[in-house]
Amino acid sequence: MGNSKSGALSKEILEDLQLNTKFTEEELCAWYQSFLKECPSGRISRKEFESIYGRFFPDADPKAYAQHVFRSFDTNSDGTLDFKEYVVALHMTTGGKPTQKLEWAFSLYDVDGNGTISKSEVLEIVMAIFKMISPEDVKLLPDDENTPEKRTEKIWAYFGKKDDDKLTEQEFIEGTMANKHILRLIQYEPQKVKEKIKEKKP
Ligand SMILES: [Ca+2]
Ligand SMILES: [Ca+2]
Repeated sequence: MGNSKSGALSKEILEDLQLNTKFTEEELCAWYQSFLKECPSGRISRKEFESIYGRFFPDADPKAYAQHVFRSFDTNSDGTLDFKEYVVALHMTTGGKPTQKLEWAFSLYDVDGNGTISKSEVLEIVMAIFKMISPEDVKLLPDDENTPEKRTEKIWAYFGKKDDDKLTEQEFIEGTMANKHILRLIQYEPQKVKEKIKEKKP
C-alpha cells in the first residue's frame, strides 16, 4: 500500500501474485503501471467498478450483478479493490483452474458470506444475471429456465436440495463439476446467447 504512490509494486505482493496466478513479474509490473494510470489512488471503489462494468454492458442493467461481483472480489471487505484483489479476481475468473473459478462462483453466490448457499441466495444472483439479458434473448431461453424463479428451481433440483437446505462449498464445486447443466445455469454467458441468435437467423 505504501508503495502505491512510488509506482512500484511491493516485493511481497509481487511474490504472492506470482505464486497464486499464472502471470509473470514483467506482466504484473506492466499491468500495475496501467492500473495506476486508471486508478491513481491504487484502489477501485464500488462506484468506479460499477461504471467500468456498465461500459461493457451498455444495453443492460448490470448494476446488481456488478455489486455482487465487486463483493466477491473485495476479499478483505474494505469496500475497495486494490491491485492484488483485482489481479487475483481476473485470474480466477479468466485464466484460473476450473476449481478456482468455482471457488469464486461459490463466493459470488454466498451473498451473506456465511459459508453456505441458500436457495434465496441463488435466486438473488440469478435475478441479477437476468437483468443483464435483453428481453429478446430471454425469449430464446428454454421454457423451464426463462425466469429467475424457474431457473433457480432448476439449479436447486440439480443439486438435489430441498427448499430449506443449504449448499456447502464442497457440494457446490463437486455438483457443478459433475453436471454441466448446473455450470451453464449458474453462469452469465452472453456469448452463448448471441451464438444462438446467429443460429436462428436465416
Ligand atoms: Ca479490498
Ligand atoms: Ca450464505
